[in-house]
Amino acid sequence: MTGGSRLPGTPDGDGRDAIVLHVDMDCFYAACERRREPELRGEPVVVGMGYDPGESHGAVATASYEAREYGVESAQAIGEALDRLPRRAAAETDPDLDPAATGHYRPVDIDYYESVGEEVKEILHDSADVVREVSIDEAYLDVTDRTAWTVAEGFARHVKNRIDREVGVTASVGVAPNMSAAKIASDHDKPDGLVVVEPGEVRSFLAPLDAGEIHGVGPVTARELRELGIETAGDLAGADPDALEARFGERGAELYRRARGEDDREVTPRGRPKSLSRESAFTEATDDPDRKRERVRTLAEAVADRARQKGALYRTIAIKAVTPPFDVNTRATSLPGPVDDPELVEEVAVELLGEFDDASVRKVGVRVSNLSFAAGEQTSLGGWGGQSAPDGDAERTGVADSFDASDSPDLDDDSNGPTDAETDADPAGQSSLADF
Ligand code: DCP
Ligand code: MG
Repeated sequence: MTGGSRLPGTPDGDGRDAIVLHVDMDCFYAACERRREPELRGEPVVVGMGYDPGESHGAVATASYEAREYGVESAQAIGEALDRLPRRAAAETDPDLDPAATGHYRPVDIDYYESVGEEVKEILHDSADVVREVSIDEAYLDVTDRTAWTVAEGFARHVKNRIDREVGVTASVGVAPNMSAAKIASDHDKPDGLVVVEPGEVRSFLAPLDAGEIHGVGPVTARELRELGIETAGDLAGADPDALEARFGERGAELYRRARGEDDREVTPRGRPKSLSRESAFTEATDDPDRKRERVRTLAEAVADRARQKGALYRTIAIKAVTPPFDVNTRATSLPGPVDDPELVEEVAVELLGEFDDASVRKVGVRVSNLSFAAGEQTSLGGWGGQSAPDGDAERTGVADSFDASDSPDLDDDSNGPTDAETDADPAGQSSLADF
């Protein structure tokens, strides 16, 4: 069981409290740069967005903790960061500069960071049945059924150590009976933090913290709270809830509950897509078979590429052809087992499109679904044996429906280019043709 019958943040039928981990990587982009350039370890490192080596344009995406000592922080202009922390190279030509007070600047390489993030997520999915991916470097895990409070610290340390050892980047981890307390806990001892807040300790853990640390309290609300004499989470937890509600509406009541450590949100899975799709509209409907084929080939390549990036194997390949005015036709082929085979995606997609050779089509799409995730980058057919029973020969199904739930808005313009869509994993973590 993964907690479906239990109210999170509350004891389940066995009297257990939920055990939620929040994992957030330390200075993530900088940590990735250090992984591939170990000389940067222990050094001030700044990663710049819109930054080019040797230049001073762009903004700080992140800074290593050594660089933060000099006042460099996220979203700062690179020029300002350079004033606080000059480049190491500058020390070679300027005798007045102390090399120890200079840093290393690198441009953002998001593809690389995403691949490192995927390696981390692999470990997280291995460690928990329910993982909610929040961003490239952050996730919540519900591990209630994987461990117990008496050994939760060791469990969390194991996850943290695996990330360190197997991926080569550092995570801070918070453990608590609910999501908001777990998030505050992971931030509490950054970097390289591990903070466990046991059930019954949440309110006393939060009490001394600045009210601004409570999720949902931004700088503006924090200022308004201060005007009411509320400085800490403890002050907020002890305030008159009616007065808070009168001032902030329903949000006031929610902040009051959060400050008291009450948070009944369930950790729901997110991040393992159920399907990957791309679609593209023609400026005007076309019946030119070559144009349609060419577009579908491009989309097939993009979808297969995306699947490979995500380490996803697919068992179903589908196309969509929208005929005027808005008739959505989908055709799908299911394979006997999951594959990572871009050529096959293209071949099958073009074959499925054949049925619409003579039709006037205003939009086409390609989708892969029935996804499974191979461990690591390398995919092979070796996983077939462990999958659901083969269907025998490829079967063709025609299912008329919208392409998927999170379908992108209609774009009637070639210049908008292909649009991308990923459907979330459903709560049961299953995918099937019925989801079409
Ligand atoms: N990021 C960004 N621009 C921002 C904030 C963050 O590009 N304004 C990117 C760079 C970060 C990554 O997102 O490395 C993760 O964001 P975090 O807020 O988790 O920041 P870090 O991981 O860098 O640092 P921390 O150790 O505080 O988590
Ligand atoms: Mg982080």
